[in-house]
Amino acid sequence: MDREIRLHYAPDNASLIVRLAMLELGIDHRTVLVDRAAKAQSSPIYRLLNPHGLIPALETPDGVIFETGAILLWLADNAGRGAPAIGTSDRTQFLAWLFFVSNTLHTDLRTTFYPMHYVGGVPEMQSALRQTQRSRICNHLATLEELAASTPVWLDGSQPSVLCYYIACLLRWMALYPQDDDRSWFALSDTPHLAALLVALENREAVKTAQHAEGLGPTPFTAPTYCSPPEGSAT
Ligand SMILES: N[C@@H](CCC(=O)N[C@@H](CS)C(=O)NCC(=O)O)C(=O)O
Repeated sequence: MDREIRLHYAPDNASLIVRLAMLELGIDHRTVLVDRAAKAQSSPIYRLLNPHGLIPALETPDGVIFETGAILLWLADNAGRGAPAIGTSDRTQFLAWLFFVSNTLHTDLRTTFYPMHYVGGVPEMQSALRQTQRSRICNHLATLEELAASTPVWLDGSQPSVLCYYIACLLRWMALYPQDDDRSWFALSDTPHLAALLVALENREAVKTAQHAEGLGPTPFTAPTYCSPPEGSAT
């Protein structure tokens, strides 16, 4: 493998979190579109990168890495910023919350996007699952809001950690997906400290660059609209 870092992405997919983190950290990279309309993420060739057939996958000089949380940690550790240093109490807390966001919040949200993978094709069962998951997500948001109110340095939007971008994208998707579904369960105003984080992020150059690249619109986190990517297909 050469030294180039390549992000396999689709617009407004989990790869957006990785793109934002790389832009924030100033990590040089190329992007390679995965054509979801053609189900390219399930192809044998893509599964050589991510055997689970999920986006993102990141080619690095150390080999291919997948799972958003793992990629974020790899990026921050390699850049030497974007996460608290090893051996600090901030690092301990940061890791706990990064893993919570990755394996609980993201997973619960993902279930609302793909209920068919969990309960099959019966619409009533899908809608019941979504309701259960949304009430879990509301509890998670309350916990995250409490955390944000305690102002840990790694949730400061003026010096964003990679976790800030993870949370921001999840909040974006709560407001947008799945399309044409009940939206009444989610209001950013319920979590004012998280909302303030999103406002700060929207002033970052990294966000402006990603907005342009993926057609995210002017306020991708605080008042998101569906993406209109200049290339490729959305979810
Ligand atoms: N646990 C994975 C989840 C990634 C994920 O859900 N990717 C979605 C796009 S946002 C995907 O690839 N969906 C395509 C599919 O399920 O076929 C991660 O954190 O990277």
